Amino acid sequence: MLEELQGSGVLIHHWDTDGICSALLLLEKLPKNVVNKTLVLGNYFLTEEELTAYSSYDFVIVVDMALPEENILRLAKKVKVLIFDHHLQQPIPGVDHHNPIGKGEDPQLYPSASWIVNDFLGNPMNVFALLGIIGDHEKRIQTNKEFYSKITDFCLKERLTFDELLMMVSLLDSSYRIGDQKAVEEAPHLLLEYTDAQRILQNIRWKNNLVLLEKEIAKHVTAPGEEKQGVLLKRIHTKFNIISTVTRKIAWDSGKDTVVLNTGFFKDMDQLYVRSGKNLQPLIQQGKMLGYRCGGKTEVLGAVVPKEKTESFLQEILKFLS
Ligand SMILES: [Mn+2]
Repeated sequence: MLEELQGSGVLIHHWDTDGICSALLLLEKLPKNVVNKTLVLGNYFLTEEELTAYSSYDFVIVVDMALPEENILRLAKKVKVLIFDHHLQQPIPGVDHHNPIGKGEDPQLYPSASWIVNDFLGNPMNVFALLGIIGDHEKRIQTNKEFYSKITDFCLKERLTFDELLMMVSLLDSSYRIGDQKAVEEAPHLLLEYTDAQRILQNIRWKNNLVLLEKEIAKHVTAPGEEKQGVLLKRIHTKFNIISTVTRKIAWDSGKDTVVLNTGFFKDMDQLYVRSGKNLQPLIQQGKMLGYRCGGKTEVLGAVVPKEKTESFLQEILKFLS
């Protein structure tokens, strides 16, 4: 099917390890003139400018991203669209939508976009197909018996350890975490040159990123915060995507419910992150009702809120927690 693609093409991929590895696997098989792009970091949709720019190509491939259906339908009016993904999304009519999860298959059998792409291409098992899986699931993949045994077999054969694979994921994720969109787009091309996975562990730039990230995290964890009725509130301003790590460290060190606000990541939006002993589901629902990008689990909430709404939502959060 990739052979049928003709003319100019753009490959749009997620900024994380799974997105980078999936992009590499596709680029390996696509004509050399295909360019790869990621999204504005933190965006899960295409901007007007991106929609216009990508409409001028002959084909668009989207990988490891469930872009809004209206984005895809707008592109599909002008260009051929192909999607490889594993997020829960209804099949989109009129495009080649390769998403087994969207078709109701068991997510345990399709743990990453890299796995779906690798399978589609008919490739043998390889480190990049596995790194996408480990990127998306980290240690939790150990509870997926079938895939964890595939991983341990591979590690044995290739003389790699699971911890080395985890380190490779940290290094590949470091570009987006420091907010470097260009570096994310360069990463698949670097991986194309790497014949040995050990080269990932030796990449000086990515190793430096991890040092920078660690310093920035430590700075914000140790800076004084406010305490309001037993809830810790920390206001930070950083262009790094570290809010979840900062919140986790503060909450685990203090044993208290913790709220972190980052005003430095987006231009007109703020990031909010909460960790609590309370069930946060009602708060997540409330955030969604208010129209914010809001998600999480029982004990975790992450939200992106327009700057002019931040203080009012923050008050709602503190009221809920205390
Ligand atoms: Mn993924």
